[in-house]
Amino acid sequence: MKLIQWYPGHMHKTQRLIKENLKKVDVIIEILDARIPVSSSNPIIDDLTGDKPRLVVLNKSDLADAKVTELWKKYYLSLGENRLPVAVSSKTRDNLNAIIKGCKTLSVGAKWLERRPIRAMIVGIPNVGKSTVINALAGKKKAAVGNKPGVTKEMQRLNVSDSLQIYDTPGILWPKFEDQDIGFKLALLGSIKDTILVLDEISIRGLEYMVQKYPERIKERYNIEEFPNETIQLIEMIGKKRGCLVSGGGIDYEKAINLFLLDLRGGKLGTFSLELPGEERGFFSI
Ligand SMILES: Nc1nc2c(ncn2[C@@H]2O[C@H](COP(=O)(O)OP(=O)(O)O)[C@@H](O)[C@H]2O)c(=O)[nH]1
Ligand SMILES: [Mg+2]
Repeated sequence: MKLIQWYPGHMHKTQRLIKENLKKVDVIIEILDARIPVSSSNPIIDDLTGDKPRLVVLNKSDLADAKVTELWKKYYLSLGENRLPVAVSSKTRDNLNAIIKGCKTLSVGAKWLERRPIRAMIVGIPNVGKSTVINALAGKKKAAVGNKPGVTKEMQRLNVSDSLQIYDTPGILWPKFEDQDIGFKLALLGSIKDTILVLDEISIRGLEYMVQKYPERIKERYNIEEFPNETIQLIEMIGKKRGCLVSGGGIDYEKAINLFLLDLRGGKLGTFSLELPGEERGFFSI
């Protein structure tokens, strides 16, 4: 497969800004996509945050395989007491309270806790749902504090509850672009732009993965009784069933695989996860 090239942009500047802002908070709220917790994280966060308490939010859990999400929660718990995982859906507002509770749990014993609310900052790579989480937590509340006179661009802190304040601007990390397996998974889920030439290949691999891990979903959706030996034959079957034809009557393979991709992204194949703890690498053979 061809390499995907990402331009890291103002990486160093961003890194410095996040580091400075993180100094001002008690808890870091790291947002991950529950379907790909490792691929949607950037390990740089470990350097940026040191041993600061971190709430690991497995967001979009409404789209993920609930059993796999449980495995991820256990995995993150096993990493130590400075990290606490919670599974939420900021879109359906499912389990949002766990974020407030989790920040409290991570702050137990801190000497400032009786005097002031917990201060937290949300970080994560693009498209994991940082803004959705902030909006869901903040509701209609206005940014109230932290705007010092004379400092126009100061980030605002929002009162989420009596005990929790979050910054209204998230820290945006970048995907771990040096690992193309990660890039492919992000592309498959539509989390990075579709300008990649290899999207068809990525989709085919996605289809193979779904056949391997969730065979019944594929069978049901496309009315398939027995899987053929080759993926290309499966795409042909999908194309036939769905009327993806080129003029002359042949199968439009591109249309068929694209239909699968749209179904996958659109939740038509149900909930799924693309990574399991310990099995998060080697999704695509490179
Ligand atoms: N299904 C689902 N979609 C979500 C969830 N959180 C965010 N999204 C969607 O993911 C996309 C990116 O969300 P956004 O908040 O803009 O991500 P950001 O780039 O990290 O700020 C949007 O289309 C959201 O509607 C969630 O918990 N479940
Ligand atoms: Mg955003």
